[in-house]
Formats: sequence, C-alpha cells, structure tokens
Amino acid sequence: MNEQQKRKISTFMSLVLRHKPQEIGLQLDENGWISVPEFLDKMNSKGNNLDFESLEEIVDTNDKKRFAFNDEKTKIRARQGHSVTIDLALQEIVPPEILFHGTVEKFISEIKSKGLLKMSRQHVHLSKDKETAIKVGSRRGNPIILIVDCAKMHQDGFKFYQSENDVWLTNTVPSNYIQF
Ligand code: HQG
Repeated sequence: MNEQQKRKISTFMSLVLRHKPQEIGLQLDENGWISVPEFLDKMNSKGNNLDFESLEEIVDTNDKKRFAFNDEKTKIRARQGHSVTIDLALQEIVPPEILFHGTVEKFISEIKSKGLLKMSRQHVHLSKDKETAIKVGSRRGNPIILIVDCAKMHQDGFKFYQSENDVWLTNTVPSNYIQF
C-alpha cells in the first residue's frame, strides 16, 4: 500500500470512526470501539480493499496516531476528535500553564464574545505547542494562534483531559482566559 492509498483510507477511517459510522453501517459501542473483523468487512464492502496487516500499518504509522487497537487487537477506535457521542473514559489531568489553539480570523469575533466552544466535536481541542496549533489553524487558512491561560482555568475549577495522542481537551474556554 503506498502513502497516498494509506492517507485516503486513514481519512475515510476518521470519518467513520469519529463522525459517520452509519456511512458504512457501523455501530460503535459506548466507548467508540468496533470489532476489527466487522470493521474490515464493512470497509471492504465500500471498496477499500483493506486486510488486517494494512490496517495495522495504518494504525502504527498514522502521523497523529489517530487510531488505537485494544490490547488483543480485536477492536479499533479513534483516539479523539469524535462528533458522535461516545465516552472515551478520559482521566482528568492537571494542564500545563498555557496551551495553544489555532484558528482563523473569521472566527475571532465570535470567540471573543462566546469563548472557544466545542462546535461539532465532543471537546475543545488545544495544542501543547505553538507549532502544532499553527498546523491546526492552517487547515482553514492563515492561522491565528490563541493562548489559553490553563493555570487560571484549572484554579477556577475547569477540567482538562489529555488524549493518548497528546491532544489537550476541555469543554469550553471562556474568552477571559484567552490571550488574543
Ligand atoms: C472554531 C484536527 C466560532 C475553532 C486538528 C475551530 C485538531 C469557533 C472550529 C482537531 C468558536 C472548530 C480539532 C466560536 C471555536 N465561534 N468559531 N465560539 N469556538 N471555534 O475542526 O480545533 O487531523 O472542530 O477555532 O489537528 O480546528 O482531525 O476543531 O476553527 O486536533 O486528527 O471552530 O482536528 O485533527 O473546528 O480541530 P474543529 P479544531 P485531525
């Protein structure tokens, strides 16, 4: 499988494991898992031509480690980024002093008035370094980087979580904690 094929399948996997499992008739369990044989079956019924070895390669080499197997490799899920309601069973954790959020100019006035909202996902996504936030923002255009005062938020009782692939998650960031 070449890089382009891998990227195409991994993008489709993000779609079905995070947002639209029904697209290929999948039903994720309450923690977002789906059995690997069923997943392969349904992916292949949509012409993806995927066997277990190729799936393993995609999971292992994914640039953001977006997917995870369970220990026995009988189940697979996306590590974060879902819009479907599932419980990732994330543990609350003390955040670093600051985290970054990459966005674009057209959202700034809304963010100034309402703060950072989850929009269609289950959490607001924050990055631990500026470089990552620049990449996130660049998906939508010229990136604008916001700095979030997590120390203060944590002190004020806001909860933070860290996904296994190092994305920081929280429920909302009121604008008074954001440096524009
Ligand atoms: C913006 C990718 C208006 C927010 C990335 C963002 C990330 C508001 C967009 C992950 C707003 C939501 C998530 C408000 C927030 N008014 N706009 N009040 N609050 N926004 O895609 O953080 O490659 O849901 O700034 O790398 O861009 O998919 O979130 O621009 O880690 O693994 O609304 O997705 O990872 O967009 O990206 P998203 P995001 P993957």
